Amino acid sequence: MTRSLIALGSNIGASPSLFQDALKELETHGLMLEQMSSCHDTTPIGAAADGDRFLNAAAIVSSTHTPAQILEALQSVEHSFGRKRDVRWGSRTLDLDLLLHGDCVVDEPKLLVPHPALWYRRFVLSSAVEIAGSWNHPLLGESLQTLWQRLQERPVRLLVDETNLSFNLKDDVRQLDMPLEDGMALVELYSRIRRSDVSLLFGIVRLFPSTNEQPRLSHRHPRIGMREIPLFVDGPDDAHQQIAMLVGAILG
Ligand code: A4P
Ligand code: MG
Repeated sequence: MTRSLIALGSNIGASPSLFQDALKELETHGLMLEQMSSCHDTTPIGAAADGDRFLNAAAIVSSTHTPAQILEALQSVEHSFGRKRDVRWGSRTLDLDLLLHGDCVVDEPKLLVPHPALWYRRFVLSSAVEIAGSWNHPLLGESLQTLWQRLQERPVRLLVDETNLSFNLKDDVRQLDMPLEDGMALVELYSRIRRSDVSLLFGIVRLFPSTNEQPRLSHRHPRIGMREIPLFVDGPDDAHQQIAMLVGAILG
């Protein structure tokens, strides 16, 4: 049996009993519930930002399944709870993500484990840390508790690496040097930071030109031990918007 950490999210008809029912249905797919976190009311982030507030939670399940079989079970339960994938992107009845599976690393087009956004999204980590604080992130080599602690530090120092882009971002990114909303985020350009300062950073945002196949959000693993956040951007405005969205997900 291997333990898996699952994220639950909903902003349509969300309630703790919806999550409990979903976990019950997962048991019929061979995913046995070990522990569930409390339910957190969270501010909508990203494309869902104009919609209703979210309820988020996390659960530990155990099974003999492969990660691919677990994803299949999660998607089947999402569907049976009436998720309509193409209506109002970002709003959903039930979203189930596989965050961790033992100390397993999967890097396939349709499945990334650990979930790449696990460590920098407040709406994910706040629930996950409640039940899995000592679980080690196999790529970052840090426990969820340590990653959660880092999420509390202010200002949030992000370093933006634009060296893979053909267009120049400097002026746009510099605007983000200014205090964002509550003055808690600090975004700096790669060239301004010395290597020795890297340990003080929350993470490194690596910007890449977007391609047709590449999902919008960073569905790509960080390199081992590096707190990297890849973003695939169309141009300076899009880069600016995605970085602001990322800061929103960190601050919560
Ligand atoms: N996929 C790859 N790896 C995994 C994995 N470890 N677990 C693939 C689950 N799925 C994985 O997923 C798209 C594809 O990711 C799947 O087909 C699977 O093959 P999706 O659930 O359909 O996601 P999506 O909505 O199309 O995009 P994305 O980027 O996953 O959505 P987000 O960014 O996760 O947005 N705000 C709050 N407060 N709380 C939330 O829960 N959720 C979102 C969802 C936005 N804002 C939110 C919340
Ligand atoms: Mg999902």
